[in-house]
Amino acid sequence: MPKCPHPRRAPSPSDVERRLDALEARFQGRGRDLEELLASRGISRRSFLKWTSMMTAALWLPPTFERSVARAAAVATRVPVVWLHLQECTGCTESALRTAYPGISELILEYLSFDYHETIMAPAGEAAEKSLEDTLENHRGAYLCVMEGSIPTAMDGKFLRLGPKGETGLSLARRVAAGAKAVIAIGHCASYGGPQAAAPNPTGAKPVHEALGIQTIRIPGCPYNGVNLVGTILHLLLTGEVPALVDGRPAWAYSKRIHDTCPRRAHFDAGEFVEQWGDEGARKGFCLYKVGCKGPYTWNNCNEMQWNEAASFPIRAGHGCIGCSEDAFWDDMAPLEKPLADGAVAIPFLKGVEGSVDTVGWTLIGATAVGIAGHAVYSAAMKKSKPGQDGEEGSHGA
Ligand code: FSX
Ligand code: SF4
Ligand code: F3S
Repeated sequence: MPKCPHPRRAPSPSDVERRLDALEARFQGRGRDLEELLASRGISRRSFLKWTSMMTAALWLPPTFERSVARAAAVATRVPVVWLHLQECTGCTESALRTAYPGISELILEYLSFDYHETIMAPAGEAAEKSLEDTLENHRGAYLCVMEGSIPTAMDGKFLRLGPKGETGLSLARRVAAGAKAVIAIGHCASYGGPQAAAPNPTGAKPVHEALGIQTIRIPGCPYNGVNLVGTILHLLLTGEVPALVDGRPAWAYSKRIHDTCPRRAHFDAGEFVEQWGDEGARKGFCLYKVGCKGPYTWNNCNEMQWNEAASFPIRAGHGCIGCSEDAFWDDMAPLEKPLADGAVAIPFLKGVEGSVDTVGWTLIGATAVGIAGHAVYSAAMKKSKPGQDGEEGSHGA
């Protein structure tokens, strides 16, 4: 189980306001005006205020910060962002930007001030390269770097070459990260390596923090949820600091298990399961554990934030969680449509139960919950063996 982050004091309101004043002055005239964008999409002031109140609470800030969160959202569309595409499928960019009726989070993401973004920037060729180099020089220490994708490191990174000079992804990522205010790794690939890093990993794919030996803020998911990136950017703008992290992930978004807030949870507790796809249990919305749901081992806020204009998420749509925000899930959570207790992962020992949730399940469904408890212990043991991943705190403070 991830450790609780060290408790942090709420930032001082006057510091936050001073910080926002300075950011507004520095980046005035860049990017798009948020109020105009909201008006152009027919989003009312009232909806925006509801959204700021939701984001303030999501970021664990007291309601007195709602006005500052609204100001930070307006600054977010002006701060320079360099967004690198490394080894990945672009599903992360697609999932955040291809929404038919964007909510406020998606709108902010769509209109971040991208000085460089290989899939959506207007300039091409040399103009694109110039924009990148200008940002690295003129906004050193102030631009945000978002990396999407893992970094192939075998053969000195030659599996990925970018731009007219054929620079390796490894070299480009190193250069861009060096001058960034913060490096945000989005998606499973940048956070943990993604499918490319699954065995046998022929390209030596590594997550950004491992390939570059730096701290990143990891926003995993395959793809990630855009609201988690927007919240992280707001936090950076409000405080100038990396948010409290658990296993490298923002604690405000990744410190609850999918299982703990699952809408099918009552069925788990009652021992009511989908036994196979399309059966009576599936029609009744029973628990998906026996058809492979990995919600008991997965830390993310999908239940609360949802996807596709907040319409649904995998479990509500009828498929189990595949654990897409967990380290090495392509290897460790496979097979994805079978319980781990039936899978290839060896459970080394069964010394305890993670908490009351699984104790209840154990009583009710016997062997199934033994699998859950055993894997929780296995996951905890695996995490302990990885240095620097427990309860780490940010170091990119302003
Ligand atoms: Fe990876 Fe994101 Fe999965 Fe794809 O880019 S997290 S393969 S959805 O798109 O990086
Ligand atoms: Fe929900 Fe999956 Fe837990 Fe069942 S096992 S309650 S479907 S998270
Ligand atoms: Fe991924 Fe599970 Fe959420 S599969 S999208 S972490 S419900």
